[in-house]
Amino acid sequence: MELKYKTVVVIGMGLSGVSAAKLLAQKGARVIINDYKTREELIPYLEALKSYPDIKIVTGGHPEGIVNTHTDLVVKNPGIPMDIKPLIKARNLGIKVLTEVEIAYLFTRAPIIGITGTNGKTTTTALLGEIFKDSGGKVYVAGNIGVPLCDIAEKAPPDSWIVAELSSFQLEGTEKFKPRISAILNISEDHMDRHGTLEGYLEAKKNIFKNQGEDDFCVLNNDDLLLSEIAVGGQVQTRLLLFSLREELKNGIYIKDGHIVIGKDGKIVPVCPMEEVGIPGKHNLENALAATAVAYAAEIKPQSIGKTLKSFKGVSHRLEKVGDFRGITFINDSKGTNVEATLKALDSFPQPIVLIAGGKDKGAEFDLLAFHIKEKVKHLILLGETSEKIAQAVNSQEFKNYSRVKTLEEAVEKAYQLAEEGDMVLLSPACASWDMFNNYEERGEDFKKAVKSLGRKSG
Ligand code: UMA
Repeated sequence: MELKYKTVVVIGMGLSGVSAAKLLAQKGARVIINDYKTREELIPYLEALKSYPDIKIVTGGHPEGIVNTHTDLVVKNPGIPMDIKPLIKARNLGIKVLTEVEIAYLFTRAPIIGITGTNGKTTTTALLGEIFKDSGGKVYVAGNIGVPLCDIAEKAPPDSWIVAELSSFQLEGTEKFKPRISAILNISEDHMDRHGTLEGYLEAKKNIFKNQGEDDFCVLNNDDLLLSEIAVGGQVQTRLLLFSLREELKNGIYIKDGHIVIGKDGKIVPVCPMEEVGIPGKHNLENALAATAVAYAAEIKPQSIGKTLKSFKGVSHRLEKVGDFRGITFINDSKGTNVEATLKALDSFPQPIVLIAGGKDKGAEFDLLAFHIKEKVKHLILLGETSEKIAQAVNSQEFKNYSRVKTLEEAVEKAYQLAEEGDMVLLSPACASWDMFNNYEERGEDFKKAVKSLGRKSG
């Protein structure tokens, strides 16, 4: 892609926008970056652009003329919806609108592994990073996991792999993006405020395989109804590799006699006893199967895959044990940003749970969550934008053991008062963090701090 002297407008000055702007400037483009936040709100991002004085920065809104007839290309951050004014104007003027992921794809020489799905993406991506590293390969882990793809696009040599966690936000609007190996882990309702319907959300996710050719691989979860329909529906034009917790597959990854195995034309290769997988819970066993499928497609030896499945202990903010005192265990699942993730968290532990939930309203329904809360939760502590909505859902299940608080610190203190020896205090919000925090990591870190301070107080 020739960018010398081209005028490129980057909409959004988040991690991705800043990273794309730098890459585009290095390629000789005249870059303008624009965000509706004020300069004060964008201080860390302004800092990150200090060594790029030629990048023009426009903040505090999207001015009418930010995209105009002199604009050659518009690039957007994942968090920016497709229907904001400057993007509509660009399309009306016939100017291409590309995503940050697409820009990275156009400039990298390394093959990409794209991991998407509603839940388990971060764990599977991090696990794959370890599997590749442990097998002696060169690997870069990036994407929704926190490192913009543009940061590593040019750094990654052709003999390395990029393992990219990809959200529906990042996949929406991709044009040529084509991973060597794609994987969709599962599909359930999420980000309805952005995509409108489950169909719209699934369409964005399907972009992960739409450009793949016959030499590539697409890994799908055969136990997921929507994905198994895709598998048999002829929509995937590349080599399919399925995984299943429930059934044996002629060609695919599944469980046999308590072992994760690779089935190939009736032959079976053992990978790891399921009991020895280092990450806990049934949903993590699914993640382990998915990672095995991807690593197998990348020709990593089964023995080496098995070794890492045993040693990998999971990622921060995902069912992470952060404290244990007075016989009460504290678990940080701040990455539980949708209902399905919280259901999986509730399912992972046998002991009585004091649950802290609530956050940004993404248009989700909480009836199913309320039903499970009634079954499994001893006391519910609600905070954030969705407090009222979740309270209504639990009320209609006649579950009255809930309290509402204003801050996460208050939530942790309240949970500690209510919990007894043998109980678990679980932060698994079922919602995004953006109503009160910059991101789920910040929410998780605040939870850890509050737990630590309680620990100190209680001696
Ligand atoms: N903005 C505007 N105009 C608008 C809307 C937003 O100017 O109309 C601005 C915002 O002020 C902000 C920027 O656009 O400054 C948007 O940035 P962003 O939200 O895309 O955030 P980044 O910092 O670029 O982070 C993104 C991902 N964030 C989102 O998709 C929301 C990060 O995923 C990712 O780690 C990062 O790129 C690096 O690849 C986080 C996330 O929450 C973890 N993802 C969602 C999820 O997992 O559910 C999808």
